[in-house]
Amino acid sequence: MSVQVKRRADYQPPAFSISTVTLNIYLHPTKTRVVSQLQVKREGAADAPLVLDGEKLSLTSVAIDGATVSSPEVSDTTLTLRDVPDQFSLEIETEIDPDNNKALEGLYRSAGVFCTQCEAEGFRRITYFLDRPDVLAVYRVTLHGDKATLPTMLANGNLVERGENADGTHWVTWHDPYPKPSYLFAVVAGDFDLLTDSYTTMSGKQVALELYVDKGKRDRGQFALDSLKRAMKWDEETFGLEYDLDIYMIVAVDFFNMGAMENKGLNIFNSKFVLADQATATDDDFFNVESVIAHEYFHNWTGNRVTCRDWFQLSLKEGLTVFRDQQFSADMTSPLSNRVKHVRVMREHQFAEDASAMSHPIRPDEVMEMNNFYTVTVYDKGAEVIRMFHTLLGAEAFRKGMDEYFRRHDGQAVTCDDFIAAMQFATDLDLTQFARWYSQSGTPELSVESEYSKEQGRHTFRLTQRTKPTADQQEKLPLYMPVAIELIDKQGIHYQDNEGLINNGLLILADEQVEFTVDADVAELTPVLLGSFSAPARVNNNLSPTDCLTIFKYAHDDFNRWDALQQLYDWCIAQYETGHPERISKEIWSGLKSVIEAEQDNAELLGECLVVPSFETLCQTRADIDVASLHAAREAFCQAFAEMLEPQLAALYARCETQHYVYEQEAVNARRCRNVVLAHLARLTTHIDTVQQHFSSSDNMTDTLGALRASQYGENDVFEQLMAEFESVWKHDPLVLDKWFALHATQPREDILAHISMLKEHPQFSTSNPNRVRALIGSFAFYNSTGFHAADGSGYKFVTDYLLTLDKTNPQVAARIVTPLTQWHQYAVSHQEQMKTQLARLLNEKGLSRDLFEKVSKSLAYDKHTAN
Ligand code: B3K
Ligand code: ZN
Repeated sequence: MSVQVKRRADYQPPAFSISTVTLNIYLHPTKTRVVSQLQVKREGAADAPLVLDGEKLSLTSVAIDGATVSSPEVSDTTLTLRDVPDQFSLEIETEIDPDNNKALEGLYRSAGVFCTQCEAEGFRRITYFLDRPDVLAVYRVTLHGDKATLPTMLANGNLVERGENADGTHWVTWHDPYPKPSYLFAVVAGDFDLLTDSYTTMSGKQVALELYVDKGKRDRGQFALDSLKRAMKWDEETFGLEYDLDIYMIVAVDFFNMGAMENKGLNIFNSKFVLADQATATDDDFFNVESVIAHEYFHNWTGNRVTCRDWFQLSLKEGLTVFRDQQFSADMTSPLSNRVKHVRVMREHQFAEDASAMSHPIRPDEVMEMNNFYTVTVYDKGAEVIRMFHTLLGAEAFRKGMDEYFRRHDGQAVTCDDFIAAMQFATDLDLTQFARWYSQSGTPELSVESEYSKEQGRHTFRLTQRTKPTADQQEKLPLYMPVAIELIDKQGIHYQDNEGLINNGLLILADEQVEFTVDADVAELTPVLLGSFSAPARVNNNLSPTDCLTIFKYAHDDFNRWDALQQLYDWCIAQYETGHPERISKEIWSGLKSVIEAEQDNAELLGECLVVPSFETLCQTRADIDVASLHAAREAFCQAFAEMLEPQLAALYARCETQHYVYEQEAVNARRCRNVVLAHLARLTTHIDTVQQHFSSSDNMTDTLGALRASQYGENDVFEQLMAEFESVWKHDPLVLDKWFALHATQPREDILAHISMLKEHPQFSTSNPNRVRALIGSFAFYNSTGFHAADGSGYKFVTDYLLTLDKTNPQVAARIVTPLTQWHQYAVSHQEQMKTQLARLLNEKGLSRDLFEKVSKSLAYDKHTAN
């Protein structure tokens, strides 16, 4: 198979511009007619042909200034028009088949609802167009459809006209005055329940807010609508940004490839990120709804008003918008939990991506399939890079840079360099080296060495950075990064460096190495590195268990305190791996007891600190992983943890009891802590009742799910019994049942494959719904370490068999789920061979999608040991 690679360096401005788009869409489940009228103008060479993008379209006719083009030049992916005038009107009619669109890109039907997904390159599946983000046009859209089944028909912008026909159809015209790229185009048609509200912006403009949900789900939409208002207010207060159109619409649909989409004035959401109430949603779900609603709303400025010149610049809008939604969530909820949550994503997934064949800088240089680049690197590491601007410049200068960015670029399609230039305008710091974060891939590693001279009473510290070569790049240069540092002794006294390199707790590391000295009478000083995770780096500081406990006790930065315990747990698990659990001394256990006792009223902190690093996180501090032994070591440590700390855990469990459910931060913290503690206690037979009681007394989904999760660690009978009860209550609600599918899929059991095969036949399971697929198959591949990595390779084969089928209908989702297979490099050779065998099966498949081809072929081609 040969797939064309697109390169960032090859960017050429479009040869034509399109000023207006007038669309008439005649909605029909299998034969939707799309009539498009474009005003086209030549911008480039006089002899350049007009090459429009189009895929899976059936072309009916083309006319230039009213004259039919008799034999248009059409390929699988293009429509080429030669010798066109410098300025003309182009009319194209195409036909598409929404019902057979299972890839969920372009126009498709989701449970009876017509909807679109155009980012990145879906508009070309609706009509022929210059489907690239730097072609901005004003759209006027008329939808025609059956009045009885499609009473609501929506598109971007403002409603201008509507009417009815004698044949039972009706039509609605929408006009969006803001020029936009085609990826922000959207239409929706269906029959919904509607929630309405309004918002008065800071300049006094009234904005109508409309939220469309499936019939009967009205009560589950209120939280999303309230979240929207909070996001609108926050963006005005924090960035001075107000909404521009008169109406803001959100539609929830059941079939959606990702979380949501920021189409101008008409967001389309996966219903998972809209619907939430006490009975059906966990605290985490509420959190996610609020943050995704905010994320899409914030895109209106960072993405829509200022958009990307080309798709290599994706982090321009995504990294920035993720940073904005993270700041918002931190303000609305708990700053610590937020930071920890994002760092977990970085360590579990982004570090793994950097170490894999798919490694790429936050601004990639080469792409086969754009949909493969909506990655944790572009999004989450991208957000960490924006956070470093914020840290380096300070809040005030960062705001000044943002203001300048909008002042310069409102209404334009720009690059990451334009963003950096706007930030440069706001600061005296030279950002030249910092910009390397955009072009260099890989995770920098920080290490620190120290020497103590007793005579001088002086410690010398050397902080070093190194980025290992990655699959895409051999040469690495030093990065410019802010490193938050505290220096403490065993008594918790904090020290300053002599050179004054550490300012307000921050050291700027620009070279490969920096040295500083500290005067202290004590022989042992502990450097506490990377407070608040000030840069997206790994830290190798070889802390001893005592250092970890000292940091927990005395460091000022809560993130460091959490991280110190994570390192301690990691160290303990390593003792089990090497067969020396006795090295976990009495002092360590009593240190852990004191952690719980000293912080018993700080549910927010303990709710994070009592979580043992996930299997996936542990993989990031190890190589050549033998899955069964790492898993066993982690389990053994968790068991010992529960046994040794039982009295403290049980007391804490009782202390965190909450009254009736409310989604407020203090209650969320308490519930989180209590559920984390329950998961430990569940390992003890003496606490079977605690789990059952937790389940039966729960008045909300957070605690119900907490009990189910905890029961995974206890007796299998209890787990089965609670799961059966859960299913009988929720069997008619697939969104809720996804939690149940995911729990089954992550259950460590011998017959897991037979079990999943059975669940695939469940009446609520459907391969055409991405949420179901992610819940069952995705959870298995990503999080069932023992099942997926079974020594005989059966887990790999099972997932591969499934992907071979899924790829035929939904390549985007298939390419997501293949990720764990492509990360074979981190496992022991026996695993590697089995994983590669399955990857090879995929690669040999005729008609494999571009999405899977890119990831699979890169993964097989990358031999890390020769690469390094
Ligand atoms: N911009 C969309 C993601 C589109 C993904 C296309 N495969 C959602 C978001 O990041 O807000
Ligand atoms: Zn986004």
